[in-house]
Amino acid sequence: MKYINPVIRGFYPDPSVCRADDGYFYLVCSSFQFFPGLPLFKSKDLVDWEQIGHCITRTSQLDLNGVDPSGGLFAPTIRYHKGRFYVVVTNTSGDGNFYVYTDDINGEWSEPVLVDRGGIDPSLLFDGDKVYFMSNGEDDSGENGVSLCEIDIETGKVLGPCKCISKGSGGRFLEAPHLYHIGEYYYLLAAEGGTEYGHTECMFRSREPFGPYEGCPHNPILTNRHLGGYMVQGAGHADIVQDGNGQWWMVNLAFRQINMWRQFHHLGREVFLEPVFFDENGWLKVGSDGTSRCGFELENGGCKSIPNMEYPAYKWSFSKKEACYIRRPDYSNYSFEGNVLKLKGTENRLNSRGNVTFAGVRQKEFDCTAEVEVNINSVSEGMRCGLTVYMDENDHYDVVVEKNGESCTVSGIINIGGVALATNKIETNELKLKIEGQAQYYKLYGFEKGQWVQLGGMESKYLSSEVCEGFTGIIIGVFCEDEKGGTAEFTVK
Ligand code: 6LW
Repeated sequence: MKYINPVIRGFYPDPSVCRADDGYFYLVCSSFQFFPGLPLFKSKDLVDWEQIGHCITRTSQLDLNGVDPSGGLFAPTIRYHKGRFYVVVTNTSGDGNFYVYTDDINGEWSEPVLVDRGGIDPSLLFDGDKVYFMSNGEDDSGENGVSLCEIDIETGKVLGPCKCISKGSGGRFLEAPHLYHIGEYYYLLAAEGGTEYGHTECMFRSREPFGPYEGCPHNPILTNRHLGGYMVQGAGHADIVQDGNGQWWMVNLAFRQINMWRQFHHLGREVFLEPVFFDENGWLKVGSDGTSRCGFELENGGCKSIPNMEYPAYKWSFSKKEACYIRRPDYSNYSFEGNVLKLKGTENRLNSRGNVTFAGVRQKEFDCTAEVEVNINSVSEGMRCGLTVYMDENDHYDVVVEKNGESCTVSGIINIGGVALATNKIETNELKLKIEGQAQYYKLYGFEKGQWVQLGGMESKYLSSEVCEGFTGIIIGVFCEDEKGGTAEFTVK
């Protein structure tokens, strides 16, 4: 078996995975200020993933109105127990930790069940007739680390004391704890180092859930922090799962960096898959050398990594299943028929911390093209609509259409740090809009007299996580702003 990483591309951070009785694997990711929340994937082989929906689809489950960029939902955990799927997560902008559940993975998920415990990155362990809840936060005595307690899974009620079971191996930002009961041990996996270039994954074990835990002698079991210049960076935040053949696998986040020196990344953190093996002392060995790689080939009970690779170009297209909206969308403002998207504008602006009418899909490769055509008859006086590469409300590059008498003005607008810079503009009746991305640069295009006209562009680094400071990645989408409630009609090319 040979496969290429990332197995899920684009802004899909903090993966968590489980295997159900149907033999399929299910995976969730975090979603921050975007709605619906917690993208949900299905796979037969852990390599090819299909997004089948989201766990959070109703405002009654989660209201993201007014949340900060990179607020909202942080890292979730998915677990399967006796025919039921559970996803536990933190709403960092609201009620804190809660879980939702479903007996039908293709259907709706429950209303949230709150767990009265602090911390982030919660996880669950179903262990015999007990259910343990853990998060990275304070225990009953105020000690900070991975704290563990038992809960009643029917009600979310905390049963008994909450105790700090690990303070990690010394790295900063201990997070993403997951506990597994395998054989005679309770194994704890947790990330350290922060979700950046120093990110790591560490392992601990104990014979009792509440410890004491000993650290793995070869911690961190996963990191790329020593691989300066290698494309894959920031590996950590992992979860493990066993396949039907007894082989263990790890999913983790990592990102693809641009530049060897003064590096940056803007596609967000993505999902990587690593083969893992228990060594003779019962500790995990990740991949061939404890690093996250562009791919692996399994052979003779071990594996070897595939060197740096070139990724294909990506043609952006819209898919309702993958669609992202900002904060609290009003679905009555959207209608989709095939590749025609109709967006009803409101007073909300792309540059505000509101609920602008926006529908997007993540950018999945550095080299990409996104093209739409706007129906000129749908554009009304006072409306502002267009195509955007969007990091957050302060940072996005747009091709904007505005009505101007008998024709329209199409302009390039670069938004960096909340400042909007107009580049070039044209007056035209041919409303084709295009954005071309390369690793280092985005180019914005309008169309005039039968030809593409470049309206300017900007380096991609100003939309990077390093500059914008967020946990998210680029989403390409269309938007419409119109106080009078007009509807812009886009055809995705
Ligand atoms: C996630 C946590 C983290 O909850 O980033 O820096 C958070 N660490 O593990 C957002 O992905």
